[in-house]
Amino acid sequence: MEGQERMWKELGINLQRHDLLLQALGKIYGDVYLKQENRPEAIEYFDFVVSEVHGLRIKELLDHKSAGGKVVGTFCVYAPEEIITAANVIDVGLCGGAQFTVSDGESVLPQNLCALIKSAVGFKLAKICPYFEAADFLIGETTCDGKKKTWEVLNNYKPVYVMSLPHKKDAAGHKMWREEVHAFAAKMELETGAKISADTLRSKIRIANQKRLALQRLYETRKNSPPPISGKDALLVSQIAFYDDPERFTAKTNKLAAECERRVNEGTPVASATAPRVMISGCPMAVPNWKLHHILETSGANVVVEETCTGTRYFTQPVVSDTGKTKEELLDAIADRYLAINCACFTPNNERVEDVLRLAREYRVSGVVYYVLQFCHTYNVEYYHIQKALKDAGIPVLKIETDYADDSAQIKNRVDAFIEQLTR
Ligand code: BJ8
Repeated sequence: MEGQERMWKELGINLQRHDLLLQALGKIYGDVYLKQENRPEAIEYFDFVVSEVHGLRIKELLDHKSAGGKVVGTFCVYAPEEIITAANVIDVGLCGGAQFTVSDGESVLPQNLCALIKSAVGFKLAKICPYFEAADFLIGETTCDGKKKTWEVLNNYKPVYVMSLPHKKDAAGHKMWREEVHAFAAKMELETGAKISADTLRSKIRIANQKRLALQRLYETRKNSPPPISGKDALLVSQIAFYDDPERFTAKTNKLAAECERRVNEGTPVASATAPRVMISGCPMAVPNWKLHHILETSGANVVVEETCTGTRYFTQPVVSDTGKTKEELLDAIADRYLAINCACFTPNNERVEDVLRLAREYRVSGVVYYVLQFCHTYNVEYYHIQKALKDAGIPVLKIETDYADDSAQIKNRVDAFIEQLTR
């Protein structure tokens, strides 16, 4: 701990507030995670990662920097990790999921902005996130209005490179995004002095694809009824994917998935077979945002899939072609893979509606909880199409619009009524 304190101090962390944060996190984690029964043994690694959230991984980042590498902070699943890592850079996700820093964010941002953005910026302003402090620069992207204007503010505290994302996935949008991805590779080379070769790109594509496959394998086990792992634990694994070492993460996730497969074969479920199977669809849930899963799973439902960026949108599409190509062709393949992600910031976005229906079928859900962070207009408006499609398919849906404040009691009332409807 003494060594860690020195490390945090050198990073300029506000130690007093940081202590309060770690205490609060430890308490929430104990209540939400450690009280669960019958968890797979291999989840131990992910508990350990959380217990070391600002310790060992930060040390790894600093060691990487001492050896001449760089670190970047990202905020979105459109940041192409294959290119970042090919330039000898480690990427860590910096989205904020804690009410703890929302008021700090509000000191420079309007109150009526989504909590995820305010919390993330608040972590920087309060100087309590060693990931933020360890990052050499940040990568933003033009997704929602809130994010793209926030980069201008955040740039005053840490340089932000902004990737331009098209609004439409038509031919012009594809062309623009491919160019943007090529420009991003050039920017990474410029920032690091590294030359990104086709061979390095190929190997980084393989590593990222293996991570996606491991997550896919874990999620596959959740298609069983009853599932072998809780939704909360699966969410945790997805959240950790954003900042853990990718190869170690893949090995640990495969180990967990193998145990879940065994649990399915041996009939060792994590929850009751009669509990309704629920999908969560909508905004991402950054650490430590476990509120909705916790309410659902302590109210008698099994969360079996998340159509979110801390769920299927993170891993569904691999980079298709990873062998025998030039650097330019590999960059194109990477660009195409990322543009296939169906975020609500695109218009039109019928593919997301199709994804939700497909996932509802594949995971045999009896209902969908549509999760919107207050002031997230894209996901909020898109609810219109999603609920209509689900209604036509005969699948009940409950919309929960919330932020990071403690409104669990109100949400629980609505969730209880929804679960009753699903079990009728
Ligand atoms: S690809 S979902 S990670 S943009 S919740 S900040 S959209 S107002 S996080 Fe996202 Fe990338 Fe899309 Fe995924 Fe804005 Fe909405 Fe806030 Fe959001």
